[in-house]
Amino acid sequence: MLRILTVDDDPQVLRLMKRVLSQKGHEVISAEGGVFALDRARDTHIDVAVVDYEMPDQDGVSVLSALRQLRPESVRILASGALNVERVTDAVNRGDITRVLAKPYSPEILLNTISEALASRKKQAETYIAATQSELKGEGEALDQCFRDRLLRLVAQPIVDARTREPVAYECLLRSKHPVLRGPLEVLRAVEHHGREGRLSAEVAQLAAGVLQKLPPTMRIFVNLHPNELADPSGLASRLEVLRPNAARVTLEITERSKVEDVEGWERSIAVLKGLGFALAVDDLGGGYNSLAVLAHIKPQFIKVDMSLVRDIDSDRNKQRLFELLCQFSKVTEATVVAEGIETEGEAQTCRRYGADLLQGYLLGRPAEVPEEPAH
Ligand code: G
Ligand code: MN
Repeated sequence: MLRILTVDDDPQVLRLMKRVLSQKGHEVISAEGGVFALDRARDTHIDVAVVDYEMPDQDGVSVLSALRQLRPESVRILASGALNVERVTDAVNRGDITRVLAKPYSPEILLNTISEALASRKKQAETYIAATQSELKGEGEALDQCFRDRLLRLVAQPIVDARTREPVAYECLLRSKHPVLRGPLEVLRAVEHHGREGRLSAEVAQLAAGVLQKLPPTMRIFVNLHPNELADPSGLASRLEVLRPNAARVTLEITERSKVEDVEGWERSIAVLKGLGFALAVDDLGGGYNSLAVLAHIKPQFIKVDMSLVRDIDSDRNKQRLFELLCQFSKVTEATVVAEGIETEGEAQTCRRYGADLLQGYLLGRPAEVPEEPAH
């Protein structure tokens, strides 16, 4: 049983279609014009629409175009005697019209056109699903390969004291040697598609433990956590086990990205991480990912101000004010401020002047392979 919307300015045509289609067990919604038809489609699912081309209030092409916006899944048939070929071709190419039905038509032709249109729509959908599934499968295999063949690694970028410019820590950043999942963004996207956040963080923790060993014992590291990880406090603790002996040297960066929905789960995770002795940083603050509310939830030891706020801060009075405000907040809560993405001397000096404790960015050091030997 299909729900079929028929639209024609001729009541006789509507009656005829209703009879033919109801006989086949379909539910028919008859509309004498486009306005009424679209009104119905707004709150009812439509499987198939058969719309007359020439109607006084609104022609069939615009009705079908609007219908596609409202009900993209519907099969849309344009019935017509004479067509404006160019206009109809455009609409067909846009996907507004699935099939054209020449008028006058017999009941058989009407029924055939509907079933053919449905069949071709179904085939299209199957092809699409098959293509995305095989793509997904390929992506999943590529990700497995990253883990199996240990194709992921960490590079480290220095975080320096704003006054002395001496490194006090390194942020570990993900890199990939996989030929397809070539960068951290590709890896992260695959991880999210396949729900492998846990596997990734176990790998990152392992790699980060290796980075720690190569650095002098006074040097801290910053490690990015995947936001989805915070939903599962106990799993999180066991994956970070390998870093636990050195927890006092490790700051975990949390970027909230979009939403804190499960505030309770979050707070449990935060408590678990703090309980294990890790320091926490709110990452990308001011970058549009974090709401200021995360500061209240996390009470981080470090606040990393996003590079969008740092960029050209030396010539932007508003950025200076906002930066200063964040630094004042940090002082009150005894958090340390890291200014991220510093590229120029002007940005470095301005951030320092307005209260940054630590600086990070290309000016002070690019992300690089950690050298095997401790620096001293
Ligand atoms: O979100 P998070 O702060 O973890 O992102 C760090 C990213 O920023 C890394 O990919 C790193 O390569 C990049 N990055 C680090 N320093 C700079 C910088 O000075 N300028 C720019 N444009 N990118 C930077
Ligand atoms: Mn980060």
